[in-house]
Amino acid sequence: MNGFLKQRFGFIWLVLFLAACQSDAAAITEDTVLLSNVEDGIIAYEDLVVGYSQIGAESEWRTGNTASIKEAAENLGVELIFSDGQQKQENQIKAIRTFIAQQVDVIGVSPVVETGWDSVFQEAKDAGIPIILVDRRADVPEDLYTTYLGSDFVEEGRNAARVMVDLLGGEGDIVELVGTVGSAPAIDRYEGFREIIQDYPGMRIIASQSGDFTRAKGEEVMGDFLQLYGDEIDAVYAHNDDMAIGAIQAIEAYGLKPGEDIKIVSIDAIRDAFQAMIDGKLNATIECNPLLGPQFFELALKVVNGEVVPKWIPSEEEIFFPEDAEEVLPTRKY
Ligand code: GZL
Repeated sequence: MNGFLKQRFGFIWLVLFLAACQSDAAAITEDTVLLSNVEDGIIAYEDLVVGYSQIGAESEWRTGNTASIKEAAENLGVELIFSDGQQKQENQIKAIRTFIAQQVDVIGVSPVVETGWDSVFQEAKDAGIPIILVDRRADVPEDLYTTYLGSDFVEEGRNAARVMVDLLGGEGDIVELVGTVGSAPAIDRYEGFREIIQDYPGMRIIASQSGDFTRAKGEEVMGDFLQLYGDEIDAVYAHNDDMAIGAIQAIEAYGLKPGEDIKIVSIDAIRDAFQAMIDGKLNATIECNPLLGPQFFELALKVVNGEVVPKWIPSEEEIFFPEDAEEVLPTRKY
């Protein structure tokens, strides 16, 4: 029996017991005190059954995010039903429908793309199961999800541009490796970057293409850019470190020095990005925190116990540079 049913069963037992105690055994009337909030009516972590629909395993960031969610469930004693969507929306929708059939207490989702979620989220709402968006937002009416726990991707794009302006002195030709097409981070990092560089006419984005957040695709697309533009390219803006690391490989194969001949700014702040900065091949990484597991389950518990939570809980994030890399790398958890 999942936590939701335990709570309701416990509540029904309690009210029936109180009713039976009454000398006249009166029927339950609207005057019956509904004591659903007694201490043992509150769901604990050990009672919680949570379905989690994860995007896939496309990047080191995602690996760290999944580890954080699974470790937190283990540590808290939460029953976690975890599904890897392999970066396909249809797999995530199937998983959510399965969670509904299993009557879990809460559904966590990291939507691979922003659109196409309305009907399955409505099904969860009709089943009385709250949805918590984790990491990425979905473009749905606000009544179809309870809260969003994740980064401000537009600000991450702005920060990447601010660093790039400094690196290039306000002048330069940039190629952009975009994240998964249609995903919230790709849309917002694209927008945030342009919001800042539009004030610097000398800074031009001469090419922009999706590398789908993966190293392999990042290397492939960067290779194409180098065939087209060669040493005209002054810098790379990569929407995540995995694509930046792929680009580093392509730049070296082309015979140029990444981090020197071509500057590189990316996002996530994974361990390999710190190593690339130590090696002088990456010029900055903007943190995007994947370690959301503990916060997610804390939110889930609050939501199931009827507490009001903010509609968006943004993550705290920093910007890291090569001079910090040596000292910070040992402290990084993903
Ligand atoms: C951002 C997250 C992105 C990372 C990528 O919150 O959704 O997806 O930046 C990951 O590394 O693949």
